[in-house]
Amino acid sequence: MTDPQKSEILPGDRFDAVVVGAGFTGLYMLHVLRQKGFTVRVIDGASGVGGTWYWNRYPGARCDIESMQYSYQFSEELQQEWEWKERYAAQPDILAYIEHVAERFDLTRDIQFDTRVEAATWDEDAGEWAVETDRGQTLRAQYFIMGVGCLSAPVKPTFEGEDTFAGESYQTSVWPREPVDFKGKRVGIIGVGSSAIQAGPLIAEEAAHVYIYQRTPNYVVPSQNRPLSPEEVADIKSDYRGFRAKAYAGLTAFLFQRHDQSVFDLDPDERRARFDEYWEIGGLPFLGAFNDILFDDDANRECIAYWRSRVAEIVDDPALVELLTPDEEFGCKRLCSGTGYYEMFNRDNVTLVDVRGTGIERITETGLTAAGVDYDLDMIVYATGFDAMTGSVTRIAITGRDGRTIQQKWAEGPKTFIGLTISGFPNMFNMVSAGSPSVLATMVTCAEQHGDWVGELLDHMRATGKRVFDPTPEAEAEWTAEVKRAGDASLRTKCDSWYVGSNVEGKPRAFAPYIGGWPPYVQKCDDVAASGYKGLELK
Ligand code: N01
Repeated sequence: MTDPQKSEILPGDRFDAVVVGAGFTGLYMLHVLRQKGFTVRVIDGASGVGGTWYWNRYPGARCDIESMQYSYQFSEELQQEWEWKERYAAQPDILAYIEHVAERFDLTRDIQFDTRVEAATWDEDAGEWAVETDRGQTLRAQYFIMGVGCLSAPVKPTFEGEDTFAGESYQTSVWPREPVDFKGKRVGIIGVGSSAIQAGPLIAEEAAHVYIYQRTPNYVVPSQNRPLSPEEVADIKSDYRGFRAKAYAGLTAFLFQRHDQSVFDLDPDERRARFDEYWEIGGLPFLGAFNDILFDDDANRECIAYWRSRVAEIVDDPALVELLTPDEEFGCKRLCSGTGYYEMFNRDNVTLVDVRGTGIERITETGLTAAGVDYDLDMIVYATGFDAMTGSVTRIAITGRDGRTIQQKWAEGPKTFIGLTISGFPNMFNMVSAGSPSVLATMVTCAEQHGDWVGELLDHMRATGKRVFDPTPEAEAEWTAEVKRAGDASLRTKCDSWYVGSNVEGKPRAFAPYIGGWPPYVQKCDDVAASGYKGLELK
Protein backbone atom coordinates (compact mmCIF):
# COMPACT_ATOMS: atom_id res chain seq x y z
CA MET A 1 0.00 0.00 0.00
CA THR A 2 1.43 3.42 -0.85
CA ASP A 3 0.21 6.87 -0.05
CA PRO A 4 2.12 9.74 -1.67
CA GLN A 5 1.50 11.91 1.40
CA LYS A 6 2.87 9.41 3.85
CA SER A 7 6.10 7.53 4.39
CA GLU A 8 6.18 3.93 3.26
CA ILE A 9 4.70 1.01 5.15
CA LEU A 10 7.59 -1.11 6.29
CA PRO A 11 7.54 -4.84 5.53
CA GLY A 12 6.83 -7.43 8.21
CA ASP A 13 3.97 -8.01 10.58
CA ARG A 14 5.43 -10.12 13.38
CA PHE A 15 7.91 -8.80 15.96
CA ASP A 16 9.17 -9.51 19.43
CA ALA A 17 8.03 -6.03 20.41
CA VAL A 18 5.90 -3.25 18.99
CA VAL A 19 6.71 0.13 20.51
CA VAL A 20 4.32 3.07 20.18
CA GLY A 21 6.07 6.43 20.00
CA ALA A 22 9.37 7.63 18.56
CA GLY A 23 10.19 10.18 21.23
CA PHE A 24 12.98 9.88 23.79
CA THR A 25 11.36 6.80 25.36
CA GLY A 26 10.55 4.82 22.23
CA LEU A 27 13.93 5.47 20.63
CA TYR A 28 15.87 4.27 23.64
CA MET A 29 13.63 1.21 23.97
CA LEU A 30 14.30 0.35 20.33
CA HIS A 31 18.04 0.77 20.84
CA VAL A 32 18.11 -1.48 23.92
CA LEU A 33 15.96 -4.26 22.51
CA ARG A 34 17.69 -4.32 19.16
CA GLN A 35 21.06 -4.64 20.87
CA LYS A 36 19.72 -7.63 22.78
CA GLY A 37 18.67 -9.28 19.54
CA PHE A 38 14.93 -8.72 19.74
CA THR A 39 12.99 -7.68 16.66
CA VAL A 40 11.22 -4.36 17.12
CA ARG A 41 8.87 -2.14 15.16
CA VAL A 42 8.24 1.41 16.37
CA ILE A 43 5.08 3.18 15.20
CA ASP A 44 4.60 6.94 15.32
CA GLY A 45 1.93 9.28 13.98
CA ALA A 46 4.46 11.98 13.14
CA SER A 47 6.56 12.16 10.00
CA GLY A 48 9.77 12.07 12.00
CA VAL A 49 11.27 11.27 15.40
CA GLY A 50 10.94 13.55 18.43
CA GLY A 51 7.52 12.96 20.02
CA THR A 52 6.63 16.06 22.03
CA TRP A 53 9.49 17.94 20.40
CA TYR A 54 8.20 17.08 16.95
CA TRP A 55 4.77 18.56 17.57
CA ASN A 56 5.32 21.51 19.91
CA ARG A 57 6.91 23.96 17.47
CA TYR A 58 5.20 27.09 18.75
CA PRO A 59 7.35 30.21 19.18
CA GLY A 60 9.44 30.01 22.34
CA ALA A 61 8.97 26.26 22.93
CA ARG A 62 11.82 25.29 25.19
CA CYS A 63 12.63 22.73 27.85
CA ASP A 64 12.60 23.70 31.53
CA ILE A 65 15.27 21.13 32.47
CA GLU A 66 18.84 22.12 31.70
CA SER A 67 20.08 20.87 28.33
CA MET A 68 23.21 19.23 29.76
CA GLN A 69 20.81 17.06 31.79
CA TYR A 70 17.83 16.77 29.45
CA SER A 71 19.70 14.40 27.16
CA TYR A 72 20.70 10.75 27.05
CA GLN A 73 23.54 9.45 29.18
CA PHE A 74 23.73 5.84 27.91
CA SER A 75 26.53 6.70 25.48
CA GLU A 76 29.57 8.57 26.76
CA GLU A 77 30.60 9.33 23.16
CA LEU A 78 27.18 10.83 22.42
CA GLN A 79 27.15 13.07 25.46
CA GLN A 80 30.73 14.14 24.85
CA GLU A 81 30.26 14.98 21.19
CA TRP A 82 26.94 16.84 21.32
CA GLU A 83 27.21 20.61 21.84
CA TRP A 84 24.30 22.27 23.62
CA LYS A 85 24.13 26.00 23.00
CA GLU A 86 21.94 27.27 25.79
CA ARG A 87 21.28 26.49 29.43
CA TYR A 88 17.73 25.54 28.43
CA ALA A 89 17.48 24.14 24.92
CA ALA A 90 14.93 25.45 22.44
CA GLN A 91 12.63 23.05 20.58
CA PRO A 92 14.59 23.15 17.27
CA ASP A 93 17.80 22.25 19.11
CA ILE A 94 16.19 19.37 21.00
CA LEU A 95 14.63 18.07 17.79
CA ALA A 96 18.02 18.31 16.03
CA TYR A 97 19.54 16.33 18.90
CA ILE A 98 16.92 13.57 18.75
CA GLU A 99 17.33 13.35 14.98
CA HIS A 100 21.07 13.07 15.47
CA VAL A 101 20.59 10.22 17.98
CA ALA A 102 18.26 8.39 15.59
CA GLU A 103 20.80 8.66 12.82
CA ARG A 104 23.88 7.90 14.93
CA PHE A 105 22.35 4.67 16.28
CA ASP A 106 20.68 3.80 12.98
CA LEU A 107 17.23 3.72 14.55
CA THR A 108 15.01 5.08 11.80
CA ARG A 109 14.97 1.91 9.71
CA ASP A 110 12.74 0.23 12.33
CA ILE A 111 10.31 3.10 12.68
CA GLN A 112 7.13 3.43 10.67
CA PHE A 113 6.08 7.08 10.60
CA ASP A 114 2.78 8.73 9.66
CA THR A 115 0.98 5.85 11.31
CA ARG A 116 -1.21 5.78 14.40
CA VAL A 117 -1.87 2.76 16.54
CA GLU A 118 -5.63 2.62 16.95
CA ALA A 119 -6.08 -0.62 18.88
CA ALA A 120 -4.13 -3.35 20.64
CA THR A 121 -5.74 -6.58 21.79
CA TRP A 122 -4.24 -9.30 23.94
CA ASP A 123 -4.60 -12.73 22.33
CA GLU A 124 -4.63 -15.16 25.24
CA ASP A 125 -4.28 -18.30 23.12
CA ALA A 126 -1.33 -17.04 21.11
CA GLY A 127 0.20 -15.22 24.10
CA GLU A 128 0.77 -12.09 22.05
CA TRP A 129 -0.67 -8.70 21.13
CA ALA A 130 -2.49 -7.83 17.93
CA VAL A 131 -1.75 -4.18 17.17
CA GLU A 132 -3.92 -2.39 14.60
CA THR A 133 -2.90 0.79 12.83
CA ASP A 134 -4.85 3.45 10.97
CA ARG A 135 -3.22 2.22 7.76
CA GLY A 136 -4.98 -1.09 7.89
CA GLN A 137 -2.14 -3.17 9.30
CA THR A 138 -2.32 -5.73 12.09
CA LEU A 139 1.07 -6.35 13.67
CA ARG A 140 1.59 -9.22 16.07
CA ALA A 141 4.08 -9.00 18.89
CA GLN A 142 4.92 -10.77 22.11
CA TYR A 143 5.42 -7.44 23.87
CA PHE A 144 3.46 -4.23 23.49
CA ILE A 145 5.32 -1.17 24.71
CA MET A 146 3.75 2.27 25.10
CA GLY A 147 6.14 5.19 24.87
CA VAL A 148 3.42 7.69 24.12
CA GLY A 149 4.37 10.54 26.43
CA CYS A 150 2.70 12.22 29.38
CA LEU A 151 1.78 15.45 27.64
CA SER A 152 0.93 14.38 24.11
CA ALA A 153 -2.84 14.03 23.99
CA PRO A 154 -3.96 17.62 23.33
CA VAL A 155 -7.07 19.01 24.95
CA LYS A 156 -8.98 21.50 22.93
CA PRO A 157 -12.33 22.46 24.37
CA THR A 158 -15.07 22.92 21.83
CA PHE A 159 -16.21 26.51 21.82
CA GLU A 160 -19.57 27.54 20.45
CA GLY A 161 -19.19 29.07 17.00
CA GLU A 162 -15.65 27.80 16.53
CA ASP A 163 -16.20 26.80 12.92
CA THR A 164 -17.41 30.25 11.96
CA PHE A 165 -14.11 32.04 12.71
CA ALA A 166 -12.79 33.51 9.46
CA GLY A 167 -9.21 34.06 10.69
CA GLU A 168 -6.34 31.67 11.33
CA SER A 169 -6.46 29.15 14.21
CA TYR A 170 -3.53 27.30 15.74
CA GLN A 171 -2.97 24.97 18.64
CA THR A 172 0.40 25.13 20.40
CA SER A 173 0.65 21.34 20.79
CA VAL A 174 0.23 20.63 17.05
CA TRP A 175 1.95 23.68 15.64
CA PRO A 176 2.52 23.72 11.84
CA ARG A 177 5.97 23.06 10.44
CA GLU A 178 5.79 26.16 8.24
CA PRO A 179 6.49 29.53 9.88
CA VAL A 180 3.44 31.43 11.15
CA ASP A 181 3.36 35.14 10.41
CA PHE A 182 2.03 37.31 13.25
CA LYS A 183 3.03 40.65 11.75
CA GLY A 184 0.32 43.27 11.94
CA LYS A 185 -2.22 40.76 13.26
CA ARG A 186 -4.54 40.85 16.25
CA VAL A 187 -3.87 37.60 18.05
CA GLY A 188 -5.94 36.04 20.83
CA ILE A 189 -4.20 33.45 23.01
CA ILE A 190 -6.49 31.21 25.03
CA GLY A 191 -4.79 29.80 28.14
CA VAL A 192 -1.92 30.86 30.38
CA GLY A 193 -0.07 27.58 31.02
CA SER A 194 3.61 26.99 30.19
CA SER A 195 2.91 26.92 26.43
CA ALA A 196 1.21 30.33 26.36
CA ILE A 197 3.75 31.73 28.81
CA GLN A 198 6.55 30.83 26.41
CA ALA A 199 4.75 31.81 23.21
CA GLY A 200 3.07 35.06 24.34
CA PRO A 201 6.12 37.34 24.73
CA LEU A 202 7.52 36.34 21.32
CA ILE A 203 4.19 36.70 19.53
CA ALA A 204 3.74 40.12 21.16
CA GLU A 205 7.02 41.29 19.64
CA GLU A 206 5.58 40.78 16.15
CA ALA A 207 1.81 41.09 16.36
CA ALA A 208 -0.21 44.28 16.18
CA HIS A 209 -2.00 43.35 19.37
CA VAL A 210 -2.13 40.30 21.65
CA TYR A 211 -5.07 39.48 23.91
CA ILE A 212 -4.26 36.95 26.60
CA TYR A 213 -7.38 35.19 27.87
CA GLN A 214 -6.65 34.06 31.41
CA ARG A 215 -9.04 31.83 33.31
CA THR A 216 -6.66 30.83 36.14
CA PRO A 217 -3.34 32.63 36.69
CA ASN A 218 -0.11 30.66 37.13
CA TYR A 219 3.05 31.29 39.09
CA VAL A 220 5.88 32.11 36.70
CA VAL A 221 9.52 32.53 37.67
CA PRO A 222 12.18 33.80 35.27
CA SER A 223 13.97 30.96 33.50
CA GLN A 224 17.26 32.92 33.50
CA ASN A 225 18.11 31.16 30.27
CA ARG A 226 21.49 32.11 28.76
CA PRO A 227 24.11 30.76 26.39
CA LEU A 228 26.29 28.06 27.93
CA SER A 229 29.89 29.12 28.35
CA PRO A 230 32.61 26.85 26.94
CA GLU A 231 34.08 26.67 30.45
CA GLU A 232 30.96 25.31 32.14
CA VAL A 233 30.41 22.78 29.33
CA ALA A 234 34.05 21.66 29.59
CA ASP A 235 33.72 21.40 33.34
CA ILE A 236 30.71 19.06 33.11
CA LYS A 237 32.22 17.06 30.25
CA SER A 238 35.45 16.54 32.19
CA ASP A 239 33.44 14.17 34.38
CA TYR A 240 30.04 13.79 32.72
CA ARG A 241 29.50 10.39 34.33
CA GLY A 242 30.18 11.77 37.81
CA PHE A 243 27.84 14.70 37.11
CA ARG A 244 25.09 12.30 36.00
CA ALA A 245 25.64 10.09 39.05
CA LYS A 246 25.11 13.05 41.37
CA ALA A 247 21.91 13.94 39.51
CA TYR A 248 20.73 10.32 39.70
CA ALA A 249 21.11 10.34 43.47
CA GLY A 250 18.79 13.36 43.78
CA LEU A 251 15.04 13.34 44.35
CA THR A 252 14.14 14.38 40.80
CA ALA A 253 17.06 12.82 38.87
CA PHE A 254 18.29 16.23 37.82
CA LEU A 255 20.86 18.27 39.59
CA PHE A 256 20.26 21.64 41.15
CA GLN A 257 21.30 23.18 44.37
CA ARG A 258 18.80 22.42 47.09
CA HIS A 259 18.98 23.78 50.61
CA ASP A 260 17.93 21.35 53.26
CA GLN A 261 16.57 24.13 55.45
CA SER A 262 13.10 25.32 56.35
CA VAL A 263 11.89 28.78 55.35
CA PHE A 264 11.68 29.40 59.10
CA ASP A 265 15.28 28.46 59.84
CA LEU A 266 16.27 31.91 58.57
CA ASP A 267 15.33 35.37 59.83
CA PRO A 268 13.32 37.56 57.39
CA ASP A 269 16.38 39.31 55.91
CA GLU A 270 18.32 36.09 55.38
CA ARG A 271 15.18 34.46 53.96
CA ARG A 272 14.75 37.22 51.41
CA ALA A 273 18.42 37.01 50.49
CA ARG A 274 18.02 33.27 49.89
CA PHE A 275 14.92 33.81 47.75
CA ASP A 276 16.81 36.53 45.82
CA GLU A 277 19.65 34.11 45.18
CA TYR A 278 17.21 31.51 43.83
CA TRP A 279 15.29 34.05 41.74
CA GLU A 280 18.60 34.71 39.99
CA ILE A 281 19.11 30.96 39.48
CA GLY A 282 15.54 30.90 38.17
CA GLY A 283 13.30 28.17 36.69
CA LEU A 284 12.35 24.98 38.50
CA PRO A 285 15.46 25.16 40.76
CA PHE A 286 13.77 28.14 42.46
CA LEU A 287 11.92 25.50 44.50
CA GLY A 288 15.28 24.40 45.94
CA ALA A 289 15.58 27.58 48.02
CA PHE A 290 14.03 25.77 51.00
CA ASN A 291 13.02 22.22 51.74
CA ASP A 292 9.46 22.90 52.89
CA ILE A 293 7.95 25.12 50.15
CA LEU A 294 6.01 22.15 48.77
CA PHE A 295 5.24 20.55 52.10
CA ASP A 296 4.27 23.27 54.60
CA ASP A 297 1.44 25.79 54.16
CA ASP A 298 3.17 28.58 56.09
CA ALA A 299 6.43 28.11 54.20
CA ASN A 300 4.47 28.16 50.97
CA ARG A 301 2.76 31.44 51.94
CA GLU A 302 6.17 33.03 52.59
CA CYS A 303 7.25 31.97 49.12
CA ILE A 304 4.11 33.49 47.59
CA ALA A 305 4.73 36.79 49.40
CA TYR A 306 8.24 36.91 47.97
CA TRP A 307 7.08 35.99 44.45
CA ARG A 308 4.41 38.69 44.55
CA SER A 309 6.88 41.35 45.63
CA ARG A 310 9.07 40.48 42.63
CA VAL A 311 6.19 40.53 40.15
CA ALA A 312 5.07 43.89 41.55
CA GLU A 313 8.55 45.22 40.74
CA ILE A 314 8.14 44.12 37.10
CA VAL A 315 4.51 44.89 36.23
CA ASP A 316 3.76 48.62 36.15
CA ASP A 317 0.01 48.40 36.80
CA PRO A 318 -0.86 47.19 40.36
CA ALA A 319 -4.31 46.11 39.16
CA LEU A 320 -2.61 43.72 36.72
CA VAL A 321 -0.42 42.30 39.50
CA GLU A 322 -3.62 41.51 41.33
CA LEU A 323 -5.08 39.74 38.30
CA LEU A 324 -1.87 37.81 37.67
CA THR A 325 -1.70 36.47 41.23
CA PRO A 326 -2.97 32.91 41.67
CA ASP A 327 -4.93 32.06 44.77
CA GLU A 328 -3.48 28.61 45.25
CA GLU A 329 -0.31 27.08 46.68
CA PHE A 330 2.97 27.98 45.05
CA GLY A 331 4.37 25.06 43.04
CA CYS A 332 1.19 23.00 43.34
CA LYS A 333 0.79 23.10 39.58
CA ARG A 334 3.99 22.64 37.65
CA LEU A 335 5.95 25.84 38.17
CA CYS A 336 6.15 27.84 34.96
CA SER A 337 9.49 29.04 33.74
CA GLY A 338 9.29 32.11 31.53
CA THR A 339 11.30 34.70 29.67
CA GLY A 340 9.84 38.20 29.62
CA TYR A 341 6.38 36.97 30.60
CA TYR A 342 5.42 39.59 33.19
CA GLU A 343 7.39 42.26 31.29
CA MET A 344 5.07 41.56 28.33
CA PHE A 345 2.13 43.09 30.22
CA ASN A 346 3.83 46.51 30.23
CA ARG A 347 3.59 46.64 26.43
CA ASP A 348 0.92 48.81 24.84
CA ASN A 349 0.01 46.03 22.43
CA VAL A 350 -0.80 43.42 25.11
CA THR A 351 -4.10 43.12 26.98
CA LEU A 352 -4.79 40.66 29.75
CA VAL A 353 -8.41 39.59 29.62
CA ASP A 354 -9.62 38.05 32.85
CA VAL A 355 -12.14 35.31 32.02
CA ARG A 356 -12.22 33.82 35.51
CA GLY A 357 -15.60 32.33 36.19
CA THR A 358 -17.00 33.16 32.77
CA GLY A 359 -14.52 31.57 30.35
CA ILE A 360 -14.70 32.20 26.63
CA GLU A 361 -18.37 32.65 25.80
CA ARG A 362 -18.19 31.95 22.09
CA ILE A 363 -16.02 32.20 19.01
CA THR A 364 -17.45 34.44 16.32
CA GLU A 365 -16.75 35.01 12.65
CA THR A 366 -14.59 38.02 13.53
CA GLY A 367 -13.04 36.96 16.83
CA LEU A 368 -14.48 35.93 20.14
CA THR A 369 -16.71 37.04 22.98
CA ALA A 370 -15.39 36.85 26.52
CA ALA A 371 -16.77 38.35 29.73
CA GLY A 372 -19.46 40.05 27.66
CA VAL A 373 -17.00 41.88 25.38
CA ASP A 374 -16.47 41.22 21.65
CA TYR A 375 -12.83 41.05 20.50
CA ASP A 376 -11.90 41.38 16.83
CA LEU A 377 -9.10 38.95 16.02
CA ASP A 378 -7.13 37.82 12.99
CA MET A 379 -5.76 34.75 14.72
CA ILE A 380 -6.63 32.53 17.66
CA VAL A 381 -3.94 30.45 19.40
CA TYR A 382 -5.30 27.66 21.57
CA ALA A 383 -2.82 26.92 24.37
CA THR A 384 -5.32 24.80 26.25
CA GLY A 385 -3.17 21.92 27.45
CA PHE A 386 -3.30 18.15 27.48
CA ASP A 387 -5.20 15.14 28.75
CA ALA A 388 -2.01 14.47 30.68
CA MET A 389 -0.50 11.23 31.93
CA THR A 390 -3.27 8.86 30.89
CA GLY A 391 -4.92 10.46 27.82
CA SER A 392 -2.29 9.26 25.37
CA VAL A 393 -2.84 5.71 26.66
CA THR A 394 -6.63 5.65 26.96
CA ARG A 395 -7.12 7.19 23.50
CA ILE A 396 -5.90 3.87 22.10
CA ALA A 397 -8.39 0.97 22.26
CA ILE A 398 -6.28 -1.35 24.41
CA THR A 399 -7.97 -4.59 25.45
CA GLY A 400 -6.34 -6.92 27.94
CA ARG A 401 -7.38 -10.22 29.46
CA ASP A 402 -11.06 -11.22 29.41
CA GLY A 403 -11.95 -8.38 27.05
CA ARG A 404 -11.28 -5.71 29.69
CA THR A 405 -10.33 -2.35 28.23
CA ILE A 406 -7.81 0.10 29.62
CA GLN A 407 -10.63 2.64 29.99
CA GLN A 408 -12.52 0.21 32.22
CA LYS A 409 -9.38 -0.67 34.14
CA TRP A 410 -8.52 2.97 34.84
CA ALA A 411 -12.09 4.19 35.32
CA GLU A 412 -11.22 5.40 38.84
CA GLY A 413 -7.69 6.51 37.99
CA PRO A 414 -4.48 4.83 36.86
CA LYS A 415 -3.49 1.56 38.53
CA THR A 416 -0.03 0.15 37.85
CA PHE A 417 2.71 -1.96 39.31
CA ILE A 418 5.81 0.30 39.55
CA GLY A 419 4.32 2.48 36.84
CA LEU A 420 5.52 0.12 34.16
CA THR A 421 3.05 -2.73 34.11
CA ILE A 422 -0.71 -3.15 34.49
CA SER A 423 -2.45 -6.20 35.93
CA GLY A 424 -4.67 -7.90 33.35
CA PHE A 425 -2.62 -6.44 30.48
CA PRO A 426 0.09 -9.10 30.13
CA ASN A 427 3.35 -8.41 28.33
CA MET A 428 2.52 -4.72 28.11
CA PHE A 429 4.69 -1.88 29.37
CA ASN A 430 3.54 1.68 29.89
CA MET A 431 6.70 3.74 29.95
CA VAL A 432 7.41 7.10 31.64
CA SER A 433 3.81 7.64 32.57
CA ALA A 434 1.38 7.26 35.47
CA GLY A 435 2.74 5.51 38.56
CA SER A 436 6.39 6.36 37.92
CA PRO A 437 8.29 9.62 38.59
CA SER A 438 7.96 10.50 34.85
CA VAL A 439 7.00 14.20 34.71
CA LEU A 440 8.54 14.84 38.12
CA ALA A 441 11.94 13.53 37.06
CA THR A 442 13.99 14.15 33.97
CA MET A 443 11.96 12.31 31.37
CA VAL A 444 15.04 11.26 29.44
CA THR A 445 16.65 9.68 32.50
CA CYS A 446 13.37 7.98 33.32
CA ALA A 447 13.21 6.66 29.74
CA GLU A 448 16.67 5.15 30.09
CA GLN A 449 16.00 3.59 33.51
CA HIS A 450 12.73 2.12 32.20
CA GLY A 451 14.34 0.93 28.98
CA ASP A 452 17.11 -0.87 30.86
CA TRP A 453 14.67 -2.46 33.31
CA VAL A 454 12.40 -3.69 30.52
CA GLY A 455 15.39 -5.00 28.55
CA GLU A 456 16.56 -7.01 31.57
CA LEU A 457 13.12 -8.46 32.16
CA LEU A 458 12.86 -9.57 28.53
CA ASP A 459 16.34 -11.10 28.79
CA HIS A 460 15.28 -12.91 31.94
CA MET A 461 12.14 -14.26 30.33
CA ARG A 462 13.99 -15.46 27.28
CA ALA A 463 16.66 -17.13 29.43
CA THR A 464 14.12 -18.87 31.68
CA GLY A 465 11.79 -19.94 28.88
CA LYS A 466 8.89 -17.75 30.07
CA ARG A 467 6.46 -16.31 27.53
CA VAL A 468 4.01 -14.23 29.53
CA PHE A 469 4.23 -11.87 32.52
CA ASP A 470 1.39 -10.18 34.35
CA PRO A 471 1.62 -8.21 37.58
CA THR A 472 -0.47 -9.68 40.38
CA PRO A 473 -3.52 -7.66 41.52
CA GLU A 474 -2.00 -7.55 45.03
CA ALA A 475 1.32 -6.10 43.88
CA GLU A 476 -0.51 -3.56 41.75
CA ALA A 477 -2.82 -2.53 44.61
CA GLU A 478 0.14 -2.11 46.94
CA TRP A 479 2.03 0.11 44.48
CA THR A 480 -1.06 2.14 43.61
CA ALA A 481 -1.56 2.78 47.35
CA GLU A 482 2.09 3.87 47.63
CA VAL A 483 1.64 6.31 44.73
CA LYS A 484 -1.40 7.76 46.51
CA ARG A 485 0.35 7.92 49.88
CA ALA A 486 3.26 9.84 48.38
CA GLY A 487 0.91 12.21 46.55
CA ASP A 488 -1.16 12.89 49.66
CA ALA A 489 1.99 13.90 51.56
CA SER A 490 2.64 16.73 49.08
CA LEU A 491 0.83 20.05 48.61
CA ARG A 492 0.72 19.21 44.92
CA THR A 493 -2.49 17.21 45.27
CA LYS A 494 -4.35 20.19 46.75
CA CYS A 495 -5.04 22.34 43.70
CA ASP A 496 -6.63 21.65 40.34
CA SER A 497 -4.06 20.74 37.70
CA TRP A 498 -3.28 18.30 34.94
CA TYR A 499 -1.28 16.30 37.54
CA VAL A 500 -4.63 15.29 39.09
CA GLY A 501 -6.58 15.30 35.82
CA SER A 502 -8.96 18.10 36.80
CA ASN A 503 -8.49 19.95 33.49
CA VAL A 504 -10.36 17.20 31.65
CA GLU A 505 -14.08 16.98 32.20
CA GLY A 506 -15.20 13.72 33.76
CA LYS A 507 -11.69 12.47 34.45
CA PRO A 508 -11.33 10.82 37.87
CA ARG A 509 -9.19 12.89 40.22
CA ALA A 510 -5.92 11.11 41.03
CA PHE A 511 -2.37 12.39 41.35
CA ALA A 512 -0.89 10.31 38.56
CA PRO A 513 2.94 10.45 38.79
CA TYR A 514 4.90 8.92 41.68
CA ILE A 515 6.20 11.73 43.90
CA GLY A 516 7.99 9.54 46.45
CA GLY A 517 11.36 10.44 44.90
CA TRP A 518 13.65 9.09 42.23
CA PRO A 519 16.06 7.02 44.41
CA PRO A 520 13.29 5.11 46.25
CA TYR A 521 11.59 4.46 42.92
CA VAL A 522 14.75 3.10 41.31
CA GLN A 523 15.42 1.02 44.42
CA LYS A 524 11.94 -0.48 44.17
CA CYS A 525 12.47 -1.41 40.51
CA ASP A 526 15.88 -2.89 41.32
CA ASP A 527 14.43 -4.88 44.23
CA VAL A 528 11.72 -6.31 41.99
CA ALA A 529 14.33 -7.45 39.46
CA ALA A 530 16.69 -8.80 42.15
CA SER A 531 13.88 -10.86 43.70
CA GLY A 532 13.31 -12.69 40.41
CA TYR A 533 10.46 -10.28 39.58
CA LYS A 534 8.38 -10.62 42.71
CA GLY A 535 5.04 -8.97 41.97
CA LEU A 536 4.97 -10.30 38.42
CA GLU A 537 3.51 -13.66 37.59
CA LEU A 538 5.77 -15.25 34.96
CA LYS A 539 4.52 -18.16 32.87
O1 N01 B 1 -1.18 23.48 29.34
P1 N01 B 1 -1.81 23.89 30.76
P2 N01 B 1 0.24 23.88 28.73
N1 N01 B 1 -11.26 28.60 28.40
O2 N01 B 1 -2.78 22.81 31.09
C1 N01 B 1 -6.58 27.15 29.77
C2 N01 B 1 4.50 21.07 29.87
N2 N01 B 1 5.06 22.15 29.09
O3 N01 B 1 0.31 23.26 27.37
O4 N01 B 1 -6.14 26.65 34.29
C3 N01 B 1 -10.22 29.32 28.82
O5 N01 B 1 -0.77 24.19 31.76
C4 N01 B 1 -6.29 26.70 31.16
O6 N01 B 1 -7.05 27.42 32.09
P3 N01 B 1 -7.44 26.73 33.54
C5 N01 B 1 4.54 21.52 31.32
O7 N01 B 1 4.73 20.42 32.13
C6 N01 B 1 6.30 22.54 29.42
O8 N01 B 1 0.49 25.30 28.80
O9 N01 B 1 -7.99 25.37 33.21
N3 N01 B 1 -9.03 28.80 29.14
C7 N01 B 1 -4.79 26.95 31.21
O10 N01 B 1 -4.52 28.29 31.47
C8 N01 B 1 3.18 22.15 31.47
O11 N01 B 1 2.74 22.22 32.79
C9 N01 B 1 6.85 23.59 28.82
O12 N01 B 1 -8.43 27.63 34.12
C10 N01 B 1 -8.89 27.47 29.03
C11 N01 B 1 -4.35 26.61 29.79
O13 N01 B 1 -5.52 26.64 28.99
C12 N01 B 1 2.33 21.22 30.62
O14 N01 B 1 3.15 20.91 29.51
C13 N01 B 1 6.17 24.28 27.83
C14 N01 B 1 -9.94 26.65 28.59
C15 N01 B 1 -3.73 25.24 29.69
O15 N01 B 1 -2.55 25.23 30.44
C16 N01 B 1 1.04 21.81 30.10
O16 N01 B 1 1.26 23.15 29.66
C17 N01 B 1 4.91 23.86 27.49
C18 N01 B 1 -11.16 27.27 28.28
N4 N01 B 1 -12.22 26.55 27.88
C19 N01 B 1 4.35 22.80 28.14
N5 N01 B 1 -9.49 25.38 28.58
C20 N01 B 1 8.17 24.00 29.29
O17 N01 B 1 8.39 25.08 29.73
C21 N01 B 1 -8.22 25.41 29.01
N6 N01 B 1 -7.86 26.67 29.27
C22 N01 B 1 9.16 22.95 29.30
